[in-house]
Amino acid sequence: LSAAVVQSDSFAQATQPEVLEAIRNDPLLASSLWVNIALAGLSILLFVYMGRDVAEPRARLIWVATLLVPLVSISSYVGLVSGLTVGVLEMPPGHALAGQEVLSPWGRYLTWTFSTPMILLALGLLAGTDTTKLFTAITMDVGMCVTGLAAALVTSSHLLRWVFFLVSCAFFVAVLYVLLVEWPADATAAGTDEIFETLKLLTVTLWLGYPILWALGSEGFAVLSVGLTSWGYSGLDILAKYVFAYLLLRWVAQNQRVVGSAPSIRDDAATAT
Ligand code: RET
Repeated sequence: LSAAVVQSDSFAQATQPEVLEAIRNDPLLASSLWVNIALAGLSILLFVYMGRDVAEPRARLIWVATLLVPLVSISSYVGLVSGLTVGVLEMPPGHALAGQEVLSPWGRYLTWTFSTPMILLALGLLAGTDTTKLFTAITMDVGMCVTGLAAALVTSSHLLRWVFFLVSCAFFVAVLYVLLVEWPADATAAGTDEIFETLKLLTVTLWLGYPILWALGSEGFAVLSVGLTSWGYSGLDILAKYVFAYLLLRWVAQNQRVVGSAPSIRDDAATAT
């Protein structure tokens, strides 16, 4: 744990070079970031290649949304590894690391705001859902990410960190409801239920790991060190982003006709009755 604790005067703002130095001094933390930069880069190349013959309009939209996942990810991890989006926070009384200066890779929570909606857009389009459900899933997801960022950044009160955590969980419940209840039925109607089932299970299982890790990690009860917490997120990211996106894209490239013939979000007016 000590490697991730920056030694500096209380209330002194750590400079970016100091943060960079702290990341470099923690090989566990640094490796968790670099691995994802490499994998995101490879995924981008692979996904561009896999999409070369995708022509059907909705399949193309799914492809762009899927491609944006590693693109956002590589930007996010370069932000972290450079120290740009890593802060040094003094945890409030009550927190396990109270009074200590702790490295906070808050850029992760910020960039989930841009990557997770892409995952949901791709899944919703695959399920052939309507605009309202898509809007619901995506806005609730953005709410989850932004309040999760707030939970990580609050240093005035330990209690309020957990209040933000609970608000974020409430948004998450709405996302889970759409994924587990609404979209499976839509996917059955669209004839994409088999692949949707697989991707839904993968998504729900992995996404549940994030709040658990937050609670156990350095932001929460601090059972895990900053480096281990970061590896936890990096591991989840590898499965929830690159593996997930690969499975989705492979299926879409092979089944463009099924995707194209599903009841479309553009038919909302006709199906609303
Ligand atoms: C937080 C903490 C507050 C409570 C909840 C969380 C959920 C985060 C999730 C993140 C998923 C991220 C993915 C990223 C891939 O790019 C913010 C950890 C509910 C579900 C899939």
